[in-house]
Amino acid sequence: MDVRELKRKSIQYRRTILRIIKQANSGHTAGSLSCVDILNVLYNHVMNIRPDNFDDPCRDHYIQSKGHSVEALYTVLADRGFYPEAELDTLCKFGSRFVGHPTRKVYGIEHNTGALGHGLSVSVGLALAAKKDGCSNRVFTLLGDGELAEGSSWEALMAASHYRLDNLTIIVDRNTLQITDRTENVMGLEPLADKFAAFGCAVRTCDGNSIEELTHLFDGLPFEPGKPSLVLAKTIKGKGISFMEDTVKWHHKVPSEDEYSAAIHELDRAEASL
Ligand SMILES: Cc1ncc(C[n+]2csc(CCOP(=O)(O)OP(=O)(O)O)c2C)c(N)n1
Ligand SMILES: [Mg+2]
Repeated sequence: MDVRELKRKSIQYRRTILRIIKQANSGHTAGSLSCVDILNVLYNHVMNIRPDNFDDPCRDHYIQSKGHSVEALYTVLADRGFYPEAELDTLCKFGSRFVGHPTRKVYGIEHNTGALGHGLSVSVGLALAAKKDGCSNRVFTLLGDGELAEGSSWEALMAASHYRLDNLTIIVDRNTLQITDRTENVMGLEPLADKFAAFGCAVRTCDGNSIEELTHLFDGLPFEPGKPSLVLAKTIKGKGISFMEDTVKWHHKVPSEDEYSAAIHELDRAEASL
């Protein structure tokens, strides 16, 4: 899929994310908009995860450790054919399996997440198992930057480099915000790239909302033999909708009717200028 087509998909994904959050009257709006370009490139350009190979243990694996941004994941999996797009409109309705965090009740979802700080440990286990089984598949995991306040992530990182897991790619959605404030005010992370390097990762930084930069970077995996690859993806929380961008209140806010129409207009304009 070429870059222009991927860009078009990101716009369509943003429309879907906003639509399902609006009709559910619930959702993690800004965090989903922050990471959706990463998911787009992973599922449509990098990973070999499809409905017809999902039961094959030797396919690639994806664990979304920042589980609260599930609306982005549901949207991309629907587009990849894991279930009909119409089912997304049951999000958070009574009896729906599309609940507010990922669960394995939804085909295409690898692991239940949402309690932050667990996804990297599970990913390390999957990557280690793949090595031991002699499988050539890869494991990808997406972490939030606020999530890094959970010490378990750092313990998992130590294990990833100890076991030389170069089949593991860790992507950090570095939007500099977490639930209530800037990460640097809640629990300072900087100098983050240096910390990841000190923990034995091969670190690369990119614009995590740029389809060009993401495709280019992922094409170079693994970054260094014998080391886990770490993508420090500099993103904007709420990316694509001007009044949601880089604003803490949109972490878990649902747009009003007027805000929703304004957001869809912005996306229509962005698509027209592609
Ligand atoms: C163990 C745990 N503690 C607290 C929460 C509540 N919580 C949900 S989202 C969030 C902020 C996460 O921030 P970040 O990882 O930066 O995500 P993003 O900015 O991408 O939305 C918090 C604290 C949680 N889900 N799990
Ligand atoms: Mg964040």
